[in-house]
Amino acid sequence: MEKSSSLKLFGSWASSYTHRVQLALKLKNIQFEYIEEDLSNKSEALFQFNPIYKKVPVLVHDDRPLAESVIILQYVDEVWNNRPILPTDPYERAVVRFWCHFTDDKLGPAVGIVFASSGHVQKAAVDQVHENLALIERELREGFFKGRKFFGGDSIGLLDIVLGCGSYWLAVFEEVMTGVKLVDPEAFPLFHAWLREFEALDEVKETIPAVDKLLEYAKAVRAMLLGHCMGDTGVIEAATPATAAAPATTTTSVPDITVDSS
Ligand SMILES: N[C@@H](CCC(=O)N[C@@H](CS)C(=O)NCC(=O)O)C(=O)O
Repeated sequence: MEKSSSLKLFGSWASSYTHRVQLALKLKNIQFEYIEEDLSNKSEALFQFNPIYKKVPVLVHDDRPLAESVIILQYVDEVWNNRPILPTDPYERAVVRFWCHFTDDKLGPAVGIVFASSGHVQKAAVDQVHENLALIERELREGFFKGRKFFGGDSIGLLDIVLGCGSYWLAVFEEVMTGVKLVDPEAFPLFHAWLREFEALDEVKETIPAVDKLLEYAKAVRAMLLGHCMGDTGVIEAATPATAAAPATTTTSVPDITVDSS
């Protein structure tokens, strides 16, 4: 393994944002110290290193902290340029960044609402997930990424990491919420095939926790969410304890399940 000066990652075991960084570091063969953060009882270090958002992941490189997973990934790629995850062509870099933004801005929040709601609100959120997946499917079918095995080409790149570390929750959520179908292989054949290829990679298998562990976790969070009162909006209104919410927030990306109380 490549020797790095001092590299610490503050993360949470079920956090797809954390997995993004773990996967990138693994692909680049970079050693780091992993510190599991208890999100129900955040450490002083987390408040110190990410005083604005107080979330994981945080990467601390030689005592200098960085937050926000996509920013961390780009930093890692600039500092350790072996096994690049961003393309070299400026336009392609911009396209990749656009779809990373889309993932966190549109797809993730819609999936979060599916998980944190029921009834008509959930149905509308499922429709939104499908609309967003259709846009990705179209990109793979006839858009910029047409004909590629991965968004990064023959191997995974930034967008694969950002979209992939989150998309495995889709199947977990389907299992937790009977009757909810998020990724129909017939409706989204290219996305479905891409996700299977992504999940089959050794580095991904070594990074993502076992499905049964995620399933157990998601079931517990969902049961707890349903135990809270749903308001007129159909979205669970009470904020969940951060412990139960480790995977995600409805306002951020795919696996983040924390429910906004606002
Ligand atoms: N946009 C952030 C999202 C990070 C995030 O939502 N992390 C969650 C865990 S998956 C967290 O720390 N939640 C704790 C909280 O919201 O208090 C990123 O990409 O890093």
